[in-house]
Amino acid sequence: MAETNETVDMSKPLLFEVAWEVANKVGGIYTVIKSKTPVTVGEYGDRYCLIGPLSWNTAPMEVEEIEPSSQPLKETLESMKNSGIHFLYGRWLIEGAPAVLLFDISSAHNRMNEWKTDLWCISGVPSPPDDFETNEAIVFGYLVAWFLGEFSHRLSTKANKVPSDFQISPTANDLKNYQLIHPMSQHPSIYSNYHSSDHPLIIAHFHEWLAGVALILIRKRNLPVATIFTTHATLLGRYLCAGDVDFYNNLKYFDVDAEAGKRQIYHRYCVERGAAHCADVFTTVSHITAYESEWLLKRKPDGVLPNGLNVVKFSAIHEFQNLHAQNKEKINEFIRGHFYGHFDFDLDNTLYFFTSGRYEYRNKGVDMYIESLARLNGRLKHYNSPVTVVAFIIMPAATHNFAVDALKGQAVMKQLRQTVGEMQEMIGKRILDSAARGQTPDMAHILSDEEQIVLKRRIFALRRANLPPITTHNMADDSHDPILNHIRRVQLFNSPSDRVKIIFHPEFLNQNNPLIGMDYEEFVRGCHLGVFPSYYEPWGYTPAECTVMGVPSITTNLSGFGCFMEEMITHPNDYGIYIVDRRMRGIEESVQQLTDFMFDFSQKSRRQRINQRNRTERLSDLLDWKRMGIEYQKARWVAVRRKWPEAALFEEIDDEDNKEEVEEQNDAALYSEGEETIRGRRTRKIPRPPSAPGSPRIKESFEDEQVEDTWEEAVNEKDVTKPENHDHILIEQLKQLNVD
Ligand code: U2F
Ligand code: UDP
Ligand code: G6P
Repeated sequence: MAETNETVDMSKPLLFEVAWEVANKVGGIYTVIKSKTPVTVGEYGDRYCLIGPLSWNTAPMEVEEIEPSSQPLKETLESMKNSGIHFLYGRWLIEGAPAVLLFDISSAHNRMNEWKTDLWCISGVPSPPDDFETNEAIVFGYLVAWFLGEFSHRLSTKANKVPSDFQISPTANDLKNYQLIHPMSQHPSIYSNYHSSDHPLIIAHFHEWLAGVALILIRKRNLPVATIFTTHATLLGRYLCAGDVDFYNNLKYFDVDAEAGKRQIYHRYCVERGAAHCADVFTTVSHITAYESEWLLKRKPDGVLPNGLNVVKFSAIHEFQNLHAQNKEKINEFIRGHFYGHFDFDLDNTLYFFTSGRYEYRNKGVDMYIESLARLNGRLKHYNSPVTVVAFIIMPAATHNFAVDALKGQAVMKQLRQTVGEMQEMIGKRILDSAARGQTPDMAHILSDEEQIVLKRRIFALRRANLPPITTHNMADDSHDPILNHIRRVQLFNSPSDRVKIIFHPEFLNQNNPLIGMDYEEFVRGCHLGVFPSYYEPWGYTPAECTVMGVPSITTNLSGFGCFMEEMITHPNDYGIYIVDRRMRGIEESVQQLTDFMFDFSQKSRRQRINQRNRTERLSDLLDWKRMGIEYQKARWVAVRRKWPEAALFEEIDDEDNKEEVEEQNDAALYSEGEETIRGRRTRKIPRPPSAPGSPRIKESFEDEQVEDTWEEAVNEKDVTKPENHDHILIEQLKQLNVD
């Protein structure tokens, strides 16, 4: 915030973005904010600041403290500090290095009850005493509204007398009046003169209900701030879908208050609905969530702001392919250890599938994933397929640390690797020695007797009576865990005859992990296919992240990302974006479709997979914030115009005689352009890739494919063998389906 009130250019807005996950990773909103920063800083520079709660666990690692550079900001923060509020103002150490203001909520806990009462009085939003999260959200909301109120006032050129108290912390006496009198009328000096042409243009963009309380206050206090609220899911949606409800067919008929009450989230629901209604512009991250919000929050969103990513292009085009190979080798290492004693499959013919995210068994479609894996197992066995699929589930659950058996596997493999490494060195020396004497080495005695005994001992250590474990950790509640129970039900126990093996890693990945020592991004790159058959997924970053890394993925037409891709591409399958229909088909049919997708994928040759990864990666630009960020810009225009309809921000009007008419036309054009286009309608879709499809086809297509790209063959010379021919399996399958 470099502007001072002397230098403020009124046509240039200041932007605040408020969220619970600023410099504080919890879930997907952190990814939204962090990855969007470079484009927002590009547009707003020092006039951009993020606001969030201060978490002492993460902030010191993520934020470097700095002095506020503008006078109004300095004075505002000083005044809050004098009232006992602690905060951290600094630079978030990420690309773009935006300014961040993190409030220490605990420093205002002494005002919590007053503020909760105030919220009830001004808006009727209740807050039970024991909901910690809501209490925190309320205090945070009051701090943000306090800050924005005081800051905007100090910034205003007309303001010359700064009132001493902006914090709306009423005394018991004051409270009596709160129900009758608009709270702001207590500070007439503050709120006079706004909406004159010289007000500063402040835009505040709020994400999700946890940041929503401030929106209610800003509207109630009529602060000179244009507001946007983006919801990344609805509370009720998440809860209803997690239960056994036919959500999408009943959306219009839910008694929302009663449903929220039954789930004991009525107060949270009130904050969310209040925020949606109080914002100048209300948006969601996808059309499917927009539809849901219209029915559950009772306000039709003004637009959709899809989530983007900061797409890093590698200077060498094939870098992402090399990264795949390198990271796959790291996964291979883990697999050798995990399956010790039963390591009887060929890693060159093994595919790594995975699903990941928050542990929401039904919402994230883990139920469907496991069911389809069981069927895939049956089908691969039936066709005697040489392919093995290792299917990972990476979802954090309550655990008591790593399982001994899983750790042992890595330990015995480490020992074996070390022993073999030492022997390799000795053998090398012996060969060199013999060759130097002009003799060919005696291969029968290339290992000494002692070495042979050590090696045998290592091999014996690899024996085990039990099967390789399903889960890498000791689960806190093993017998009730829905994922484990489903795996038990379908009997996917990692037995040697199974062609589909399962590994449930109930913790997010990181490089210090003693089992899979890779961070999440490396792991995704090393896998072949991401599987995300979500039932409830407002956007779904996980498949989007796969796409920009050139990893094909399966998603559904109930996820924001899936719908977006379906809208953008004529044949998503050809680009490695498989979309399961969970909207128009019954569960059985969807499970079958998912099985088909996975089976088809498992039949691809290496060359087809490489080709498909190239196509997938080519879609990255679609998801780049440079493109997606435009929707955010449009939302901000509309918010400013709604807040200050009189402000001639976009066009000078010279024609004095027809001023009114021109103004009306301008407004109409802006609203229709702004609002229509933020709904995201596009006319041209990305067509089919020009060359032959990367999916397995019966014979003739394989031949086409071979003529396709000699270039690819040159680059990946070691892959230039004729594609493994699994035609007989497909032909068999097609026959069964009565397709010629
Ligand atoms: C909503 O939030 P979610 O928290 O459900 O977000 P996801 O889109 O599923 O993203 C999960 C994030 O966790 C990361 C992964 C994603 O950024 O990279 N992660 C990780 O760091 N380590 C791991 O081992 C596994 C995953 C909503 F439900 C979504 O639909 C929206 O996409 C999201 C943002 O709008 O908000
Ligand atoms: N390519 C690549 N790696 C390879 C082979 C090809 O990145 O190993 C590039 C190549 O430059 C081309 C694209 O990937 O731009 C493949 O295009 P092709 O026409 O073969 O396939 P499609 O357009 O059907 O994906
Ligand atoms: C990348 C590498 C190749 C490697 C291939 C393995 O394309 O550049 O050298 O052979 O990955 O692909 P796969 O799908 O079999 O893991």
